[in-house]
Amino acid sequence: MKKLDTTMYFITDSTNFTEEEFLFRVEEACKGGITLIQLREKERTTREYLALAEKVHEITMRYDIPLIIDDRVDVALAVNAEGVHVGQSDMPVRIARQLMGNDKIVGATAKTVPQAVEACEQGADYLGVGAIYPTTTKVRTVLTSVDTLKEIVKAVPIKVNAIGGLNKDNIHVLKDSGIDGICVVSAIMKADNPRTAAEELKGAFYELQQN
Ligand code: TZP
Ligand code: MG
Repeated sequence: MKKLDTTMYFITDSTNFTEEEFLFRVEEACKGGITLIQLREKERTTREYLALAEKVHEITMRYDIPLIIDDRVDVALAVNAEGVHVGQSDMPVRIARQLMGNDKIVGATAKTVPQAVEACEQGADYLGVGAIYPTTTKVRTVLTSVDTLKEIVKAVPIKVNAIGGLNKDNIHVLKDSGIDGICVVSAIMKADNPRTAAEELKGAFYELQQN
């Protein structure tokens, strides 16, 4: 596995887009400098998920951006994606790791310190922690405070990303939290210009880390 960079982690949502428009947005985000991408599909059949994953992987490989598949180890393995992301109701990290092998990326969702420590002990490479802000993206989640986020960062040696309602105008709350990156769906997916949105968000996060 090449070095994992979670700085600007784009999570997709194809809802309300034609496939053509969706793939165009994925490619624009790649051009905008995202460092990691997750294909997140909740409504598709396995066959549809697989077909879309193949198309997305064709794009991301051209930009050398690792593709993570949400929830589905089988889909990740079938398209030879670079990794999988599992939540608290998905396959446990330990099993996802066994199935994916050590060369692939395994990410996990954690909302509390015990969940974070457990995911880390089971072999997760990174954690997504949130939701920091309320989100308009379809997800069953609760809010996680920035204080909890900071405790998680201190509790685990792996990469920690914040997620949930984040955009370039509100990420300042994450200053000095010690996180490695941000995960966004809407801020890129629904932006007028996904490429510029990715560039600006990445720039805003770098600035936050530096100042
Ligand atoms: N997990 C916690 S919040 C969230 C997920 C998948 C959705 C984040 O989407 P957005 O649009 O960036 O708020
Ligand atoms: Mg999940």
